[in-house]
Amino acid sequence: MPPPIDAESFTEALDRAVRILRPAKKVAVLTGAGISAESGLATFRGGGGLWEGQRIEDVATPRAFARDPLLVWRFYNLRRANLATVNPNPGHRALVELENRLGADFTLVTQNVDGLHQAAGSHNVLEIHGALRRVRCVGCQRVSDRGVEVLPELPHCEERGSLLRPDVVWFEEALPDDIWGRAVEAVQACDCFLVVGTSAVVYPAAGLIDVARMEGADVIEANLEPSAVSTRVNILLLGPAGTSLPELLKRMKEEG
Ligand code: BV8
Repeated sequence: MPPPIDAESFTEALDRAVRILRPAKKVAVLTGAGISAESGLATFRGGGGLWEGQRIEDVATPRAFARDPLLVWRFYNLRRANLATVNPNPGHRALVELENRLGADFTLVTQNVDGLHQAAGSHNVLEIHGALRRVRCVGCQRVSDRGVEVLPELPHCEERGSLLRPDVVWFEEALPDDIWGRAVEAVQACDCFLVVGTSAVVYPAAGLIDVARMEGADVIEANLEPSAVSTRVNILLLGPAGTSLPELLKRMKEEG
């Protein structure tokens, strides 16, 4: 049973995390909106969050899109426009460094749809909730990468004339089987699971923490504040990921 989350100092938690992460042979990471907060992208919950201005039911479900595609596209086009103005931050870059240290035995599972992990240089990224840069034709299901191009208010497929939708996973939609399957496999196989910047309230993503624990992996969490899974992790690094992750990598290099 992991020790209860007490107010151990950040430094002590960091030292314990280094002792676990450095010898780890297989590492899996789960990130949420919090790792992109220091790049200037709004998170979902908490002050100023995306859900503050909108209800999930109105902009992030298939029924919302069927009911009012224009409202949904306004919500997503605004987020796409923000993507053009942001860059990866030191937290993203620390995960690139961790992947470089571990090579093939590193898998980055992200709930984020902002593409900032790839922009930072991460390679083995599993986007379990899709990607803002991609759109999908509701008619022929063809997916295309539109980057941060400004799309029409209500974009249509050139070939079929059908409506396009954001290629993201909405609530009440299944996650892409193959990507989700690879994410579960990576977490089952890891000996250290790093959970960064997620409130851990969205499933099935949040369930990965219990998958890791069931397989006996050590779970390290990095978050500004305790999340819904903090009592189930071995170590909680309280602080901004843009500080804690680079510090973690710096110490890993120092001692070994
Ligand atoms: C599914 C893509 C089944 C779109 C997202 C009723 C009916 C059906 C399903 C359900 C139901 N009730 C519950 C469910 C399950 C539902 C769910 O979990 N709902 C929640 C709200 C309770 N899940 C689903 O519907 C999933 N699908 O279950 O399908 C099925 C199966 C077969 C066939 C058909 C159906 C689909 C879930 C995916 C939804 N799509 N995103 C988009 O982005 O617009 S989820 C959305 O939330 C984002 O992906 C986001 O990443 C994710 C989780 O949020 P977080 O990333 O954690 O962000 P949040 O703001 O919450 O937290 C930020 C954290 O960062 C905080 O902890 C904060 O402290 C921290 N932080 C802030 N700054 C920093 C920081 N940490 C470190 N450093 C900082 N600087």
